[in-house]
Amino acid sequence: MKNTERLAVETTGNNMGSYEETYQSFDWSQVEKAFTWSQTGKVNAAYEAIDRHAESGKQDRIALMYSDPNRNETYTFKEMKEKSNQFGNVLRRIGIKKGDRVFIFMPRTPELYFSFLGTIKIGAIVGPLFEAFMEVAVKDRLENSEAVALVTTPALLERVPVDELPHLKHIIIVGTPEETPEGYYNFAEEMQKSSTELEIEWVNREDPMLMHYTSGSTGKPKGVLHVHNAMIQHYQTGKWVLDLQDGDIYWCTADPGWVTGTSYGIFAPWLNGVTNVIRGGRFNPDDWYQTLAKNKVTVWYSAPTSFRMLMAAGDEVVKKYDLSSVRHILSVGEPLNPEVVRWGKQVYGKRIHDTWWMTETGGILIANYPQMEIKPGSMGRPFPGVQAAIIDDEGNELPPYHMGNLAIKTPWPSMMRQIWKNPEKYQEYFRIPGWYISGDSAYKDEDGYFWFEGRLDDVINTSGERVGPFEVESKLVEHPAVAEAGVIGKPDPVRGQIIKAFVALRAGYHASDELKEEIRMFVKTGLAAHAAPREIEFKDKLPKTRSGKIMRRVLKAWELGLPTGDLSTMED
Ligand code: 6R9
Repeated sequence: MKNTERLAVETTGNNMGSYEETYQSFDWSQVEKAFTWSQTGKVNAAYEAIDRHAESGKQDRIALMYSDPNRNETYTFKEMKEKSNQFGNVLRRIGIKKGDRVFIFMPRTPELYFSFLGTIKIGAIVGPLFEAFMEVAVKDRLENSEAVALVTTPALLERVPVDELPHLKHIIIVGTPEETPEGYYNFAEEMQKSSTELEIEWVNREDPMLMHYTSGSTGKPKGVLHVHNAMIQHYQTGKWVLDLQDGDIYWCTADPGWVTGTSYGIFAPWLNGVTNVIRGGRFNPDDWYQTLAKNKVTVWYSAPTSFRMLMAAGDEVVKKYDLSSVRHILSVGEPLNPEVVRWGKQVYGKRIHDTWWMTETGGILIANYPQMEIKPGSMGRPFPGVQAAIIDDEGNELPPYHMGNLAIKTPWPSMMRQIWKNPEKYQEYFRIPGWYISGDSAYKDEDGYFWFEGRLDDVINTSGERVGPFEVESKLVEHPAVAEAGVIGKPDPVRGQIIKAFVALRAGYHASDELKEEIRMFVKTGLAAHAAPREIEFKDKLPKTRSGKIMRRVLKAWELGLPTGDLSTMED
């Protein structure tokens, strides 16, 4: 288990100094001085991210550098301030108040970012949704959050069951006036009518700001609530982990539907006043390298699944592009295979720095830092101000190389403050006093580096997306041919895991490849493309507990040819 491979430090211009010394001396209160609220006691994270720079000499610096196959646009900090102010005024005019939930369901375009910031500026809670979501997924989230307003596009509106959402009063359409149905607002028309000056809603640090839904192993997706105070962590991890420096051009490849696309696709870069590259459209190796080369990206934050796809695309394609601007590369979302780190070093001439955190943690907690040796395969060491440990189920800290619960001493600035309308779920994370239990298992080595082992629940991580097996199973059994379904993550060299479904058919239906494809499409169009099982296997009967729970660990053992373990709870 001991790992001796090391990648030496290669950058010099980092902000942090010696990791050990900083870890010893740092405390979070040192960060507060960076922000306006240290003088006023009141805060607004969108103000700190945008307006603060627009008002202190960086007004003409490019904040947003946007491109997709049809659009190429840039916006300065001053323009971002004005656009988000206008959107804040649109919401105010409609009657949106502090604490209301405003959801955004649209592809990555500048309008998404104006809406996101404008919502926060008036003290409302913003909830970004992946454009890939289908009707059920959209409905579950809008229903649970009781969202009163939604920003979406004409195409995506078809997946919003408006009549079944009594709380949803206002819909703002990003599209032409002709595409905007009677009774709905047109984004551009409303923006036109709105002043670029806005009276910002000054809030308390602990006031809610952002909601991300994430999958658990059972039940519906959980609404993870974050507060304005999270910006402390976004700012400081941006400095020390992303190594953001004045003049940087930063690209985070994540969509704001995923927490990485907000904490590190919006807050960290803008709180640090750097240029943020946003690219719409799908993944494609050439387009991605072109985005790095054309925009002269200096800091690049992506995910293992993307790096693996780039690796699969081959080394030749890399050579077509001048990637010399890239200084720092980072990864999050799944285990970063040592093989990928080695390959990155070889083809990019740079180390890929793994980082570990979760939707619930709101920001990076464990990372590899520019000035630290990297042990390929390790997630790195805790961020200053963060105490991470491996503990057993009673809360005892375990010695090096012992596998256990990856846990974090509470609190830290960007920790979630609520699971929306589900205090019991929230408490489960804190069941051992003083600790946040991540649900990941890991171990620590003698140098304090953390090594990821797996999820302790059944959550599947496919291409960096967390998928709850329960959500997929629920959709599967809606299909008329499906009697029962059990869903697991099956190891996959490119996607980390793929979704595999075991399905028992209803009487009268017969197994066939056509039926498999039909069931797959049913999930794809009914739930989300990334949630559709890549593999389906028909079974006469599924292993279940006496209380009727599908035993996914048995399915997994079957799949991997491993012993099935204790079957005492299995039904006869
Ligand atoms: C930011 C984000 C969280 C889960 C987490 C863990 C896995 C994230 C990882 C990693 C191994 C890493 N995960 N980073 N596993 N190495 N560097 O990913 O949030 O979507 O909520 O997922 O992802 O299992 O518990 P989220």
